[in-house]
Amino acid sequence: MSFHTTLMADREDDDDGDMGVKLETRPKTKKPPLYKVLILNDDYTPMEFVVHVLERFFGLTHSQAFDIMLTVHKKGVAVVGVFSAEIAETKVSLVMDFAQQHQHPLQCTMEKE
Ligand code: TYC
Repeated sequence: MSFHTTLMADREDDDDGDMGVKLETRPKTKKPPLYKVLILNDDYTPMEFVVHVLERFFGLTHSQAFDIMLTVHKKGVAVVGVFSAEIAETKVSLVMDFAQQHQHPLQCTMEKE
């Protein structure tokens, strides 16, 4: 684990004029960035295919998958999950490959939260 180090000469509350270094005991806990995975609407991909994708790659129940598919169909886009960069990239890639294998134009993307 790393720790935050503060140059005391850079601090406004440092009035002793020296160039001391404060050894901070507060741990620098870096949260990994999270990414939303989004599914986009199109005019050609069958609704049942989208439902299947959401069940297969995002672990959703049939009912959850159907609701999200309908949201995308009506609104154009929906978030299907939030993941670390590596997991989000893998899911996007698996969905895009699966759609291409079945010759559907379904689009899946990710964006930083
Ligand atoms: N709009 C498509 C249709 O009418 C269904 C669809 C829903 C496609 C969601 C993509 O992400 C999508 N067949």
